[in-house]
Amino acid sequence: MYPDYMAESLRKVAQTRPARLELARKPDPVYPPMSAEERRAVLEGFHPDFEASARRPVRVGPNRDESLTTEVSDLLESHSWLRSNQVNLDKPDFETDLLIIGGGGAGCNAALVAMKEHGMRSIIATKLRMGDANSMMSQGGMQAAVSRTDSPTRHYLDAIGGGHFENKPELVRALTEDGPGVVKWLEDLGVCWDKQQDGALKVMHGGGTSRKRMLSCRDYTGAMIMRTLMDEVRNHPDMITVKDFMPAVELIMDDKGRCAGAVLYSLDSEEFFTVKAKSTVIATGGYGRLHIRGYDTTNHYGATGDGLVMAYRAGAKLMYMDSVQYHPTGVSFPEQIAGFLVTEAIRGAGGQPLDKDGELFVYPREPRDIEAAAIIRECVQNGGGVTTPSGRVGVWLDSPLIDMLHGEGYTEKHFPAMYRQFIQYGIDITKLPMLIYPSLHYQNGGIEINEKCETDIPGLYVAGEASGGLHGRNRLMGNSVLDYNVFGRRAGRYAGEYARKVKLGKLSLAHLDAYEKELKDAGVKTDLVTPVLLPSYAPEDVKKRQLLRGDNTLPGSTVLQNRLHEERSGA
Ligand code: MEZ
Repeated sequence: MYPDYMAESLRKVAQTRPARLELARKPDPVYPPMSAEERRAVLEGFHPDFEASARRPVRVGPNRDESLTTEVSDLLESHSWLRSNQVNLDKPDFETDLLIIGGGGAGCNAALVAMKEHGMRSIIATKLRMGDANSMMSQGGMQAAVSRTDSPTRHYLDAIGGGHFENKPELVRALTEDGPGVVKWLEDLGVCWDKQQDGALKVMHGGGTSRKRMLSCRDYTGAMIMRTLMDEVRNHPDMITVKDFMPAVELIMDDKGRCAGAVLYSLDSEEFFTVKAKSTVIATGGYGRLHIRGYDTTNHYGATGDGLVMAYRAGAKLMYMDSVQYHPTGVSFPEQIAGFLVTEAIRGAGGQPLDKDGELFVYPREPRDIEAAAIIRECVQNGGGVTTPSGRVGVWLDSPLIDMLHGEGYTEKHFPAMYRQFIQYGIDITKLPMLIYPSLHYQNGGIEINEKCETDIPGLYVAGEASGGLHGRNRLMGNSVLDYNVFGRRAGRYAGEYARKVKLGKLSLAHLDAYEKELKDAGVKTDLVTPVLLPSYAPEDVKKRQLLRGDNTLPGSTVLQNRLHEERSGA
C-alpha cells in the first residue's frame, strides 16, 4: 500500500482522471509531442548522459582519448584477474568449434544456428545459469514489421530516427529485414505470440513507432522466448554443451592475432579452465549492474559489462560507449522493487505519466531518452514529483485508465507480470497508479560489429546488447528483443562458417601483458579488477572488512587472493 501521506496526491490523480480519459478516447495526442528544439533542450538539460561528470576520456586501448561514460572508462582502466602465464595454454581443458560466452537469447540463437546451418558444436559458457539474463526479463514485446500496413523500410526509418540518425545503417537494415523471419523462426520453435480473434498476430505501439509493430506474449515476452530457445538448446546435448556458473574472464588469442577461445572461471571450484575454440561469440549482454550515475536498474544481476572489457583488452573497438539508456518507467515505490521495469507497453495501452497534482506533463510515447529526461525535469526542476519514504522520487503512471479504455479485466489479462509485481505489495494497478522514475535499462553502445557480427578481431563475433552501432545513441522499445534474435542467429551463421575453415596457431594471453603495460605507461592507478562478474551490494562497513579490494571482490577467488597477497607482501 502507499503511505498515508501520498493520499492527497492520489486523490488529485483520481480527480483529473475523467477529463484525461475523455482526451485519451479522442484520436489526437493526449499531450503535445515535443518539437525537435524542445527535445534537444530537455535532453541537454536533464538526461543523465549530459551531466558534467557523465563522461571522461579513456586513457588506454583502442578507443584511447575518446570520451566514454565515466563508469565505462573506469571499467576499461582496470586490471585482469589473470596473468599471461597463469594458465597452461598448451593443454586446453576443452576444445570446441564455437565458444559462446553468455547464455541469454543471443547465445542460444547462435548455438542453434551454428548447429543447424553448419553442423558446428558449441560450448555455451554462462556466468549463472542458462537464461539468467536480461533477455529473460524483457516484458513489453519485440518489434517486427509483420502487419499489412507496415514494412521493414518503415521499421528502418523509425529505428534510425529514434537513434538520432547515428545508427550504423547496415545493421539497422539487417535488423529490420530479418525481423519477419525471426517471428516465424520463434513461432516454429514454439513461441505463442499474442493473436487477434482472426488468428493474425497482435501488434501494438511503442515509443517512436509510426506503425503498430510490437509483438508480445502478454508481458512475459522475454520469458516465453527464452523458455523456447532453452528447450531447443537442451534438445541437442550432443551438439551444445552448457557450462553453468562458468563466466569467461579473458579471451585467448593465437599467434596470428585471431581469437581462439577464452579462459573460464568456475564459481563452484574457484579454478580457471581454458577453452580452445575456432570461433568465439560474445553474448554477455549489458552493464546495468554498474549502476551508472547511481541509478537503480531494470537489469539482471549478472549484467556487469564483462564482454566489453574482455574484447577491449584483446583489441576490439567500442562504439557509442558514451550513451546510456534510462527506461522512463522504473519502479520508484515500493522500494523493495525499486528500479524494476514497468513495461513501456503500459503507456502504449493508454497509461499516462502525471505529476503530483495529477496533471499530464509529457506526451506518453516520446522516444525513451526524451521521455526519461522529461520525467527527471518534472521531478528535479518543476518539483512535480512525489517523494518516497526513503527519499526516492517519482511521478505517477496512471494505469487504471487502461481498463477504462479497453474494458474491465484487460490489465490483468494483458499485463499479468505487472499486476503481480505490484499486488504482492498491496497495490492494485487497476485501481491505483504506479509511482515510477527512470531506471538504468540498456547499454546503447558496445563492441563495434558489422552485419555479420564480425569485430576487428578475426574469429571474434558479438551479438545482442554487448554490441554497438545498431541503435545509435537511443534504442526504441522492442528492438533489443529483435536484436538478440537477429544478431544471435547471424553470429551463429557467420561464426559457424568461419569455424569450418580456420586453422588456429599457438595460443597466447600476451595481450594481457601488453594491456597491463599500457595502463602503467598511461599512469593509471586503480584497484579495480575486471570483469566485475557479480556486483557487490555489501554495505560500506562490510566492504572494509572484505579481504580483497573493497567493492570488487570475485567471490571465493582463492587464486587471485593469493596472488595479490603475495604482491602486497612483496613475496
Ligand atoms: O525493449 C525493451 O526495452 C522493452 C520491450 C521494454 C519494455 O518496456 O517492456
